[in-house]
Order: sequence, then structure tokens, then C-alpha cells
Amino acid sequence: MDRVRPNIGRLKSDIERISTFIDKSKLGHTRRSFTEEYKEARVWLREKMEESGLETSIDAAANIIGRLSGSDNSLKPIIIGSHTDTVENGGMYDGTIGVLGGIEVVRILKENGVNLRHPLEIVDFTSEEPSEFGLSTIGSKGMIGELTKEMLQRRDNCGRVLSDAIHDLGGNSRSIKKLARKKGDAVLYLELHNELGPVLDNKECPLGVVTGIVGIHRYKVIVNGEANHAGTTPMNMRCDALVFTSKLVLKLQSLCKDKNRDDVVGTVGKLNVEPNASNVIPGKCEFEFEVRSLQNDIIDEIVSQFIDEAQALSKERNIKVKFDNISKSSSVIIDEGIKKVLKDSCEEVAKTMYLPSGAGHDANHINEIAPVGMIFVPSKDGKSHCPEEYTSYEEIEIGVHALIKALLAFDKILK
Ligand code: HGY
Ligand code: MN
Ligand code: MN
Repeated sequence: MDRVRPNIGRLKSDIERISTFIDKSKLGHTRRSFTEEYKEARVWLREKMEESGLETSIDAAANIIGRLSGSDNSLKPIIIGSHTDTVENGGMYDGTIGVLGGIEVVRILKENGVNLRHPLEIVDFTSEEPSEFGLSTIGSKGMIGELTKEMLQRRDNCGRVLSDAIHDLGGNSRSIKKLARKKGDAVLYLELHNELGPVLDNKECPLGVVTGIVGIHRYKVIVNGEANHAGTTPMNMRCDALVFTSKLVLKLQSLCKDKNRDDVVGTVGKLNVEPNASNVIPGKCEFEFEVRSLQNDIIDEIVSQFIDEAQALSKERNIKVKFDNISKSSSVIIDEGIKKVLKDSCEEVAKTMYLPSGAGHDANHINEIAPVGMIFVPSKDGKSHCPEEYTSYEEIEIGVHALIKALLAFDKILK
């Protein structure tokens, strides 16, 4: 009998409980960062951590940290983390299984009298998904001191400033730089996540060890044309911002497709049209696009080609186009040694394969201060960032079990 099997009934009731802290006026699971339901979920989560024997605190970037002492105080911590915010109309597992799975790991260790050598920190990172401030992975960027003054001054649509929103969650943006963790302040970062893509489900493989995590560059684009009457303006006399924007959307698609590689993707997922009226030629469009790849130079290449071609096209058409970078995260290639320990640990529990992550994670940033490793469990039919997102409790149990095994293995070997 394996002593360190998770108690899936208990974890299920935690997952179901946190799923009640959502915006009920929206479809699916909507717990946007910095909202009332997010704050309520965090209060509940912190209590859960305390109940499980963790000493909790909130750091400068408003990350919730639950700490368990190790037997050797001279050692730096192992961190297990993920996030509890969701995209709008999202799913119920993205992020939450990593945080709640981490708390279950602590309960299992305690119940079985297992003392780790290293301190262990379970972290709920602030706002991993793109927030209303246009920025994602706010907590992990903050933990390593990468939230710039300019970022902290960004405003949401209601005019709220990000630094105030961080304060409201119990953080302190003025101390972020000073309290930033440095390289070597943790020995390892581990994250359990649902794959958010189709590979494990297609291959009927219950566990995945991540080989690399994509980098993501995001930009905001403002296209200024000329609003005018939709009936009286001849087709050859228009400066239609939406028609121009449509060409850019297709251009981005073809630049990414032309690479003919399965690890490059580009998306326009957000678009506003002004004045957005059926009988007015669109005068202005604002959209956001992102490009992702495991190779940072490919992202740079596509983005600069896209910007150059858009600028050239705008001159031909008497339309103004302006690009502003929102964020850039670098891709991560997981260390061979970390992958091997993860694979061996996972294989003790269930069939395991290697695969890359097409989603970005807090690990992209924590990689600056510690080696990172990720374990994936399947996402049914590859669905995520939508209400249909699903991972069975049996699959989550396997994932948490593998996470405990990996933690114990790393605790033994890491200095
Ligand atoms: O957008 C993403 O990759 C994510 O799910 N954070
Ligand atoms: Mn997500
Ligand atoms: Mn996630």
C-alpha cells in the first residue's frame, strides 16, 4: 500500500468549493483576478492552507504563500505553485488543481509523518491569466522583481491602477523590487497543471512531463482610419479601419503558418471596433495579438516581419497603425536532469510521456531564480479556456500522486 496517495475525496471537495467563488452572471467558470470573487476565493484558500498546517503570508506582489518548515533550515525552499484566477468563461481546473493539489501534498506529508529536508512553499500566484490591466503572470513577474514601474501604473477600463489593485489584495507594490527573489533563493519550482491541449488525451496517456514552455510576446495595435457614412462613401474612397485590421489578422496567420512548424502560433483574440455601428464605416480598431513559440528568435522574427509589413501596407492605404508591446516572456527549455527525475517519479504512478507546453505558465518567470519542472494531466478533447474544460478526478489523483513522488525524490537529491 502506497502511503503517499492523495485523498481524492478531500481534494474533490476543495476543487468544488473554490468553484463556487465565480461570477455567476457569466458562462462557465469566471474568476477574474482582482474581482470580489477572486478575493473571496483567496480568503478561503488562505484558511485552507492554515488548516493544512502551512504558515501563510502575502508577498509584495500579493502572491499567497503557505510555508512548511524543513528539517534543515540552511536549505532554500522547494516551491510548488499555480494560480486561481481564470479567463472569462473559462474552465474549472486550469491553475486550481495545481494550487489545491499542492495543499493536498502537504496534508499527505503531515498525515504520514513525512518530514522534508527542504522547506516547502505552496504558492497561489496573483493573476496568471491576462488581466484587465493587459498583463498576465503578475505574481510570478513580481516575485522575481520583473514588474516595472510602467507596468504597475497600467490602468484597467475603470481607471484603476495596477499597483492599487495589488495593494487591495494585500500586496505592496513599492516593495516589489526590494523584496524580489534572486537566483538561488529557491532550489526548485514544480507545477502540476492540466495540459490545456489535446496530446495526452489523444494518446490516452495519463501523465506528461513538460520538456519546454513557449515564450509569448503580446502587442496592442491601434488602427486609425476614417469613420464615414456607410451608404454614401464609395468603396474606393474609404479608409476602413476594420477592413485593414482584417488584412492584418490574415497576415499574422499566414506568417505563422508559413513557418510550417508545429511550435509557432499567432492569435488575434481581442478586438474593438469604433464606433461599432452598422451604418458607419469603422474609423478605429484596437486589437491585441500574441505570438508563441519554444524558440524566442522565431517569435522575434515573426513579430518584426508583421510590424514591417503592417507599416508598409498602412502607407499604401492612408491608414495609421501603431504597435505597443504589452509583454514578453521568454520560452523555457527544461533541464535534462529535472526531466529525468520527473519522468522516473511519474512512471512509478502511471504511463508517462514527454511533451512541450503550448500554454505559458508562471514557471516561465520563476525559471529566472530556480530550475523548473511541470507535470501535466490530460484535458478532455484538448479543450481549455472554455467551460468544456475537463479532467477527471481519477486523472487529477494520478497527477497529485506523481507530484508527491517527484517532491520526495527531489527533496532527497537537491542540495
Ligand atoms: O495563455 C496561457 O497560455 C495561459 O493559459 N496562461
Ligand atoms: Mn490558462
Ligand atoms: Mn494555467
